Amino acid sequence: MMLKRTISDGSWVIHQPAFLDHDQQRSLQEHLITTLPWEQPDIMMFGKAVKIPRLQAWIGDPDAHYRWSGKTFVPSPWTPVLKALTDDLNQQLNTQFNSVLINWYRSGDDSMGWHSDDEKELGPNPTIASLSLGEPRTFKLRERHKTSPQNLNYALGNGDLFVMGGATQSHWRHCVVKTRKSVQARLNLTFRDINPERHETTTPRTN
Ligand SMILES: O=C(O)CCC(=O)C(=O)O
Ligand SMILES: [Mn+2]
Repeated sequence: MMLKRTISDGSWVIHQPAFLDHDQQRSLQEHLITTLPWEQPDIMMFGKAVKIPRLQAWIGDPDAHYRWSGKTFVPSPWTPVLKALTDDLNQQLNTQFNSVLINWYRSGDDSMGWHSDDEKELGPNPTIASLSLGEPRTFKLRERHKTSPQNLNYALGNGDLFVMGGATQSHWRHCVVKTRKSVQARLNLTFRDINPERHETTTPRTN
């Protein structure tokens, strides 16, 4: 039984340490590192293209397109291992994840800045599940639109499952901070239910 913790009105998280055991964790990490099509795409920062500070792969159903920076991104196909893991999570969490974004933080210099997972393709109150492998890193959550926002820190360790749900993506932001400690690699998988039609129905038509 997984325990939901309400972090503010309508927003909840689950932290389930050691959701994967040691052997599952090791074989999944090995599988991801050796088989995924890793990329380091550019993002625009103050009008300049800079590489994201980590590696990334995006896997899912062929129709799980999403639009970002005026481009449409098509996921790479499932590996049987990732498909089985996603099906298992969908059963346990009663979700319909159809894609997974995998981030590889190669060292303490790699990070992810403050953001919410609030793309239109995810719908209004998405459940996002995250699975961490390798070196523990600090995952921070901070309330938005508040004069004295709450801050929460989670040390997401090897094999930990973390789930965000309800209004968490509209009321909170999250990030993975850099660390000066010498740390080994960390991988994180975020499971998502992406539907491009949500984008169409919420974007005003001009023609
Ligand atoms: O690495 C993490 O724990 C978080 C990843 C994340 O926030 C994302 O992929 O949107
Ligand atoms: Mn995120």
